[in-house]
Amino acid sequence: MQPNPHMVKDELLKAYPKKTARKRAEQIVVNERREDGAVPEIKANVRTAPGAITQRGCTYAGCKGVVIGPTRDILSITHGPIGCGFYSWLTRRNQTRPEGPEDANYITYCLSTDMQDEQIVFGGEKKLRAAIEEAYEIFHPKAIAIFSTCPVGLIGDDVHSVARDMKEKLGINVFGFSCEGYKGVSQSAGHHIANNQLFKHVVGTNETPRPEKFKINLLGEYNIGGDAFVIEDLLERCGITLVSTFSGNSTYDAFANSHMADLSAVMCHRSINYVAEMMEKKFGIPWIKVNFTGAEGTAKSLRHIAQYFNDAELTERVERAISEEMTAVLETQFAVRSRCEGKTAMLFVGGSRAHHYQVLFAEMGMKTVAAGYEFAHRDDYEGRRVLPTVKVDADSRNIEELHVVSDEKRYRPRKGPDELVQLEAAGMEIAGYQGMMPEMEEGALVIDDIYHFEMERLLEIYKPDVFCAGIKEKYAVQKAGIPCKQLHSYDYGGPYAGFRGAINFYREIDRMVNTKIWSYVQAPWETEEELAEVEIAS
Ligand code: CFM
Repeated sequence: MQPNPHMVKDELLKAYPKKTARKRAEQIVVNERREDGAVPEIKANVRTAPGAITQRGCTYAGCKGVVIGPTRDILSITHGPIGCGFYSWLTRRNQTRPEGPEDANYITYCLSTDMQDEQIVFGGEKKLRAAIEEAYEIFHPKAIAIFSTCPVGLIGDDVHSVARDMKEKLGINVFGFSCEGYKGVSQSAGHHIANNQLFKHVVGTNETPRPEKFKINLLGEYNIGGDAFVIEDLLERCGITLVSTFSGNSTYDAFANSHMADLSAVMCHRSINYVAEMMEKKFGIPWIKVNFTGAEGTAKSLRHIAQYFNDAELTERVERAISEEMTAVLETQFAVRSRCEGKTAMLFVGGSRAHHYQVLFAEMGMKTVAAGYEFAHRDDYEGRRVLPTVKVDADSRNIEELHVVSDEKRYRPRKGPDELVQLEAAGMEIAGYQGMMPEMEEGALVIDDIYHFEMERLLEIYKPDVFCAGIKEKYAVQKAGIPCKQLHSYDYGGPYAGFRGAINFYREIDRMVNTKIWSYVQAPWETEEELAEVEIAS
């Protein structure tokens, strides 16, 4: 029998001082729909209580690591103490595949200004200039990006004026990011800052026309464990042209040329919805939410893209690709279901996977009993319809909102208002996202920015068959005798996107939840000999 989620919530809150418990209560909700079908309100995108162990990262991580990091030919320089550069060096499994041996790939490098006390006291701009010149001499890149770490904001180095000077001097694109780690409550702020600067400095700077018929941008796909390779292959087989991906397996030129696409398909809503909206406003490119996680989601996403372009041949190719892939998918699903049906999962990851991966578990017959995001906002939980009611607090106001207007020459609405209405009437949402909670089971527990203590209590109370999180949680979970699947890095596995990825995932989870090894895990103090020793000693 499943525990009563209201009692679990009380149990978690009981450990906190009154004020913390009151605030925390708004971030821990039981997913019970109201009569009108609406999901409950959840508090999100607020500061973590001091002293709590959070899963979150910093704003610099969200900007440098997440959004810009996967782009192979932008040379990234961290302006700050060496630790920030070092700890963001190759820590995310975003893969890339240069087209030829001559093509640039800087992903394996770690460039930093290695700020010292002297720069903290007297300023670091001089050192930054020298670093950019040195990097240029060595690599001759197309573009250089400068990332600010906490001390940069504190001492007031102006990375943007340095970038402007160097752009002029070197004749390449140089741009900076005010993504100091403390700038927001989590890495989410870094995504927003990265989106803004990419849009300001890169998007729309390459006017090479694209003659292809069905051109899309894939937004919010980062090629973790090779996911993008699977999706790229699938799109190509369907005859869909990928103008750019933000930013898995991406290049500078693809970003610059991305305004040539006719549709933006958004995977991770949290990290990139700003670019999707700005593309629409400035260039007239509509966006739809897609999900290439899970076989059903993949099929639905491909069908929506075909529906958008409304072309018989494209539709036929999409249907052919789906049916070619589905046989193997269904076979594997059938095989794993006999062993996995009814088992339970918990997912606590970033800002979109806690939602997307529930679909994969459902395809295996498994139930998600609790889930939450590290840093997503209310719209990722409850759907974008809540956006007008989301309160903008001081922390969010800290992040620049670009004022984007339609481009006088280049704005070209890809679809007329009537066509958009027709698409919506046919069941396709334009510029919409329903969020995680409407898709979750009634009575499931939803926890925003889960604290480590809460995670440990959930493991004890629910004893889920698998817990999905990241490296910081992995070994604590496994010591509790429960398998942990990393959904950030996929451990060493993947790809998990598309049909082929779904099969990989089914097999991996089947293996993890059905191995006997976890029932043998026992902490030393739980063994009888140890207990006996303690008794003797006392
Ligand atoms: Fe988007 Fe991501 Fe995620 Fe994210 Fe991330 Fe990631 Fe993630 Mo780790 S962009 S929100 S900041 S889907 S790195 S590829 S796995 S926390 S759920």
